[in-house]
Amino acid sequence: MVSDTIRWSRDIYIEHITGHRQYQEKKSWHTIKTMVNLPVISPFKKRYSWVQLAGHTGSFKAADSGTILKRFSDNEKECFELLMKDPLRSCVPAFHGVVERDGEKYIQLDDLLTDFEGPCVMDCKMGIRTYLEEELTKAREKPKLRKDMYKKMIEVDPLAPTAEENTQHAVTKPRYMQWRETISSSANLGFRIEGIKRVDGTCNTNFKTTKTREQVFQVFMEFIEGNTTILKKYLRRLHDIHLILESSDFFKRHEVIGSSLLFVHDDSGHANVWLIDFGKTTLLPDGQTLDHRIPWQEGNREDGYLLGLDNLISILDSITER
Ligand code: I3P
Repeated sequence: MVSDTIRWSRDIYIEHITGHRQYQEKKSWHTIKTMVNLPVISPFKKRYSWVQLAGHTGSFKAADSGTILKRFSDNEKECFELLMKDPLRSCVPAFHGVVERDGEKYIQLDDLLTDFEGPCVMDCKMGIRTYLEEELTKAREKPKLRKDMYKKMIEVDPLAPTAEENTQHAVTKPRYMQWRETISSSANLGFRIEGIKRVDGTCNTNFKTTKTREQVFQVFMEFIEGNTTILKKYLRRLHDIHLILESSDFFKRHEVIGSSLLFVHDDSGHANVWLIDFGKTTLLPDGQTLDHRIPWQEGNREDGYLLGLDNLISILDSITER
C-alpha cells in the first residue's frame, strides 16, 4: 500500500531518507540519499517536483505544470473521490483523476508548492497509531519477520530489541511501528514530525526521537525561524482545519492512519497547511463513526487524529505566548 508522506523541491525529486543520520549539506535542492526521476526541466516554465520527506521510494512522477503524479492506490483514489465532495476539499490537494504513464497507473494531484518561492516544508504524521488494525490482525495470523526493521531499530537504540528479536535479527512490522510511535511523539502527543526541508534545500528526517512538547516546540521554532507572521498564519489555518474536520462526514467515517499535515511557507510570508496521504485511510463499516480523540483499544479503530491536532495547536500557541 502506498501511503507516502512526500514533498517537494524544485527541479529534483528527492527520495526517502532512512536511518538516523542528520543531513546538513549546504547544497541547494540536493539529493539526500538516492536521486531518481530527474524530470525534464522546461526552460520556459517553472517546474516543481517532489521532495519525499518520508514514505516509500519511487512513488512520484513529474507531471504537467502545477500537478504531480502519485503511484496509484485504489484506496487513496477512493478517498480523494470522496474528499472532492466533502468540506475537507479545501484542505487537501485537488484530485484530477487517474492517468497512465509507461504502463503504470497514477493519481494526479495539485502540486501544493506551485505558489511558493523557495518553500520550507514540514511533514507531520498525524495520529497516535501508524498501522491499521487489519495489519495487526494479519501480522498475528501470519507473523512476518522483518530484518530491515530490526536494523532500523538498532540504529536508533541497540538496546530496544528483545533477546528473541536479537536472535532472529528481525522484528514484526507492528512491533516496529509501535516502537516507532513510543520513541517519537506519536504515542504521547498524537502526531510526529517526519521531515523538514529548509529554504536552502537541506532536508532533515532525524526526528525519530523527537518526543516531548519542548522538543517539538524547538523544532517548530527553528522551522519558522521565529517568524510570528508565519506562525499566526499556520495557527489560523490549523484552527480552520479543525473546524472543517469537525463538520466533515468523510472524517467521521474514516480511520485516518499514516496521513500527514504538510506545512509550507516561504520568505514572502506565504504559509499554508494541507492534509495529505490517504493510502491507509480506511472507510468504517456502515453506521460506525470515530471520535478521533478517545484512546485506542483494539477493535475501536480510534486514531487519535484530533488529539494530535489539539496538541499541535497548543504547542504552536505556546510559541506565540513566549
Ligand atoms: C516506515 C514508516 C512507514 C511504513 C514503513 C516503515 O518506517 O513507518 O510509514 O510504511 O513500512 O518501514 P520508518 O519511518 O521508521 O522508516 P506504511 O505506512 O506503508 O506501512 P514498510 O517498510 O512495510 O513499507
